Amino acid sequence: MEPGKPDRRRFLMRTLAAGGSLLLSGCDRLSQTSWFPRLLGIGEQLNESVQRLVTSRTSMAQEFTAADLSPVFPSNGTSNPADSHYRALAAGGFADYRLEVSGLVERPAAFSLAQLQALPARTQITRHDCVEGWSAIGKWKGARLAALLDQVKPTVPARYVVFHCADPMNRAGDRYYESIDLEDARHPQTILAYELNDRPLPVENGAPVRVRVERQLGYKSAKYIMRIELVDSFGSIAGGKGGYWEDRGYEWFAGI
Ligand SMILES: Nc1nc2c(c(=O)[nH]1)N[C@H]1C(S)=C(S)[C@@H](COP(=O)(O)O)O[C@H]1N2
Ligand SMILES: [Mo]
Repeated sequence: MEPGKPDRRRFLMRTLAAGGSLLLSGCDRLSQTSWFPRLLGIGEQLNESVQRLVTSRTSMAQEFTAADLSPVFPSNGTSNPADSHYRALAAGGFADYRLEVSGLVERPAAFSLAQLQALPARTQITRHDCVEGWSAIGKWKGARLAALLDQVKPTVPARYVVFHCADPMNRAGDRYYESIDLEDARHPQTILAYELNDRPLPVENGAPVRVRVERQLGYKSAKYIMRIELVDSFGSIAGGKGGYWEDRGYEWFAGI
């Protein structure tokens, strides 16, 4: 064990015993309330360590049944990317869409929608929790990101998966992007979703492909994914914090 680790652990346990014991008592119920996500703003290091103490990172997010589905799955953030290339792809039913996979991989590739749909898939009914204070339950089907990674073969230095999106977020033209580590990328519930509630993913929810990162808050689940990049650090990408909202103060690790 590294020197200093027991101290840090004691500190974490004290933190949990103080206010954080709420985290242990009813994560599920609490995460449906709008104030709960604000508790997560206690620093990324601490948040991630607490998460590791409370639940293993290989544990599964809760899954629901068809009876639990929200009548309408809302759209939040971008609902139709203001980008001419994206609009042209959408007008063509995404027949010309290609998901580029580049960076620290042995075999860079470009996947059509049909090729993504041919990868090993997973269907899951999960709850999406937005930091703005709403939740919704939807049924997602998509390619397992682990299966795509097996095809492109990340090289040894690769640590993070970056999702580059089609939608410009401001007048400067900064586009939405997000990132997760390889552990989350290979998690069985991490999928490149192309269906919502048994229908092709609507444009409002990220067509043709959006990621689902079920054990983290909604903003990690990037919509309109155009390119996936494997990197050893995200320090040189955009604002350097690993995501569009992270560059503006959100936590990179948004475990729920
Ligand atoms: N490309 C892109 N991805 C995005 C967003 C966005 O604006 N652009 N918004 C995020 C936020 S804050 C949430 S809550 C969810 C919303 O997904 P939905 O539109 O399917 O409800 O997408 C996330 N992924
Ligand atoms: Mo959100």
